[in-house]
Amino acid sequence: MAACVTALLTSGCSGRQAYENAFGLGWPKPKTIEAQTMYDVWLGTVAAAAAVGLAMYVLIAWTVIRDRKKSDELPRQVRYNLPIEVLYTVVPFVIIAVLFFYTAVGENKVNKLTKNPDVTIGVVGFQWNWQFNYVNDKVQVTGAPAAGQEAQLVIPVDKRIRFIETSPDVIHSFWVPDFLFKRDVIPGRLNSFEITPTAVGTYTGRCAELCGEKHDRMNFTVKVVTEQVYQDYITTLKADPNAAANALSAAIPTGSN
Ligand SMILES: [Cu+2]
Repeated sequence: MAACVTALLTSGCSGRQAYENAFGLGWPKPKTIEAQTMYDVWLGTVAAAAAVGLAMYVLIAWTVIRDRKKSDELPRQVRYNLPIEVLYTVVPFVIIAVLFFYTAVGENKVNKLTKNPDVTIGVVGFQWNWQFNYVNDKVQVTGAPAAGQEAQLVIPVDKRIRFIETSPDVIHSFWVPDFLFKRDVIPGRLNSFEITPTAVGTYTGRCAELCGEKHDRMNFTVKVVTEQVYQDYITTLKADPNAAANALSAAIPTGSN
C-alpha cells in the first residue's frame, strides 16, 4: 500500500489501483470476468463498511470530548427526537438497499448461463479426488494422487466455460480461489455455472466442503491456456492421457502464471 500511495503521489497508480491495493483485503486479483464482478461488490461493501465505521468513530470521539463530565448534571437528553429517529431508520435502510441491489445484480451476472458455452466441463467430485469430463470432446481426466496422477483441468482463455457438477457420494465443493468462486458438488443433483477466464496461468483448486478423511487431498490444478495449446492438449488427450499431461507441462512449465 505504501508503495502505491507513493507512486500515486509521484505519478503512476490510478486511483482504482491504489484503492484495490489498499482494500483487496486478502482477495486475489480476479482472473475471470465473473470474479471481477464479485471483486467489485466486495470492494463496494468494504468501502460502505469503512465509511460507516469512520462515521461512528468520529461521532464517538466527538461526543466523548464534547460531553465529558463537567458537572453532576446530566447532559441534554435527545430521546423522542423524531427527526433523529427517522434518520436512524432511513440511513441504514438506504445503505442496505444499495448493498442489496449491487449484490443481486452481481449475483445474477455471475449465475447467468448462456445458450451456447464454448466448452462444457463435467466435474465429478468424489471421495477423494476429481474427474473432469470434456463433454464436447468425450475425453476425461481422473485424479488419482496415490498413483501419482494429479487432477488437472485445462481450459482455454477468453472462452465461455460451463461447468456441470455432481458427486457419487457426499457433498464436495469445487473451489478455485483465483476465480473467487466456489460451488457445492451435490450427490443426485447437477449444479451448473459458467466462467470466462481472462488470464493465462496455473491456478490451484480445492475442495471447500469437509467431505471425509482425505478431504485435504482433494486439490487440483487449473491451467488456463491459449486456444491453440488447448486444442493440442485435447488432441493428445484423446490419443494418450499420460502423453497429454507431459506435452502440456512442456508447453507451459508448472508454476507459470
Ligand atoms: Cu471433497
